[in-house]
Amino acid sequence: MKIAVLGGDGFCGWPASLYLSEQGHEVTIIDNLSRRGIDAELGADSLTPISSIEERLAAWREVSGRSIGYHSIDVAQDYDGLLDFFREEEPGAVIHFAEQRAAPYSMKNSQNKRYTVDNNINATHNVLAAIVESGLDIHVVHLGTMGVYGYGTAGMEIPEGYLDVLVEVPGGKQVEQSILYPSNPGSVYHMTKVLDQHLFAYYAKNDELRVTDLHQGIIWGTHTSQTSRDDRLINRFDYDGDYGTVLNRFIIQAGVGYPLTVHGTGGQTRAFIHISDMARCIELALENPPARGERVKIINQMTETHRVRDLAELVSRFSGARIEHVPNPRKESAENELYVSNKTFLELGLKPTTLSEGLLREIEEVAIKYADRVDLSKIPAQSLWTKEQAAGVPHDSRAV
Ligand code: USQ
Repeated sequence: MKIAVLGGDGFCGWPASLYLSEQGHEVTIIDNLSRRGIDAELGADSLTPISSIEERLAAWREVSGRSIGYHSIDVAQDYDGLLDFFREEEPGAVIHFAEQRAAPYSMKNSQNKRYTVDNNINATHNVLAAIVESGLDIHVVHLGTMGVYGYGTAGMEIPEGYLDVLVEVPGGKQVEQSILYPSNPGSVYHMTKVLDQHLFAYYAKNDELRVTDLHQGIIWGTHTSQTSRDDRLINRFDYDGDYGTVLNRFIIQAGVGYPLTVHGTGGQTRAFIHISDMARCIELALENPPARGERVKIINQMTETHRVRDLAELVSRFSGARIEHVPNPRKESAENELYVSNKTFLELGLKPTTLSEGLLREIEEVAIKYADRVDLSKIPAQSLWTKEQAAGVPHDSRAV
């Protein structure tokens, strides 16, 4: 199939592009390289030395004999460029990763909040409007987030997107309703993914676009079997306070002997998935699209849940690293339970990579190997969620 990967130079987009190319799909990456620009803006760099997009693509041709196309288009700003691309290439599917994906970056200041909303919402809406204008039947597969649900349980397992329920309305009558699971985002970034959901629902209803929204947990890991085939194909790895995600941060902190930065009590429970499983899930989503006129297909893309302090203890056991409970820079529940349904991908054949299998390898292959590239000054999380935190009022995460 012809597949356009929007945001195909990023942390998820790059390994997904290689994986799909290896499966025989005709892949074209659309990317304005904004993630590399944000590295420069933050003075932070990927732990792993990533090659330019041109070198990456040339290396992939050399190693695999397969070609991946590339167009520099800003999906959020260049609507005409995107529409022309759809008309000329007529892809059968678009995978939409082209959004600013870091919660701390989105909360840093009003400029970043506005950039995240403008960029993410415009990008999503441009994709949908351009598909309608092109007249093509392009399946949209979007990287959403578990964070749209919030991380509470309401005493039940979080379903895959919808609550299909009988609602008792005033007067006592019961009506069948399919309700998008109530959203409860914890950052401006997560809120943009909530807003995306409504754009998808509208276009699926009004224009019968086929949309799959993947509610993904926190990725851990770096390499996939494709990115590890040549140093020039290596994936990026973020460990800084804005873009580094929790387990990857703990892994690198262990590698350089930096105390593991547990926010508050570390009682936050989150959903996780390995980077290789992410690529396989995209393939499964492509193979199982919704029909035209069907509601948006929402699939929870996660394989395990863990509490942050348990992860710190696990990494500490493997590495001997010290754990430090630091004041939580975020406004989030200090302790939560999390039960999530992920039966769709398991039923479709996903075989999860478990943390217990892969963690030690990751510490050895990434954290220790690249330890000399770590800039320790970039490790502390400095983006604060509220003005009170910024004003220096001590913030007790247990009280949130
Ligand atoms: N945390 C720590 N110590 C750290 C970093 C984080 O205790 O050094 C805690 C945070 O306070 C939070 C949890 O770990 O409670 C997760 O933080 P994170 O930075 O790993 O993940 P998050 O900000 O939620 O965002 C990441 C990705 C985002 C994706 C999301 C999936 O950046 O793109 O959508 O994970 S989910 O979390 O399931 O919503």
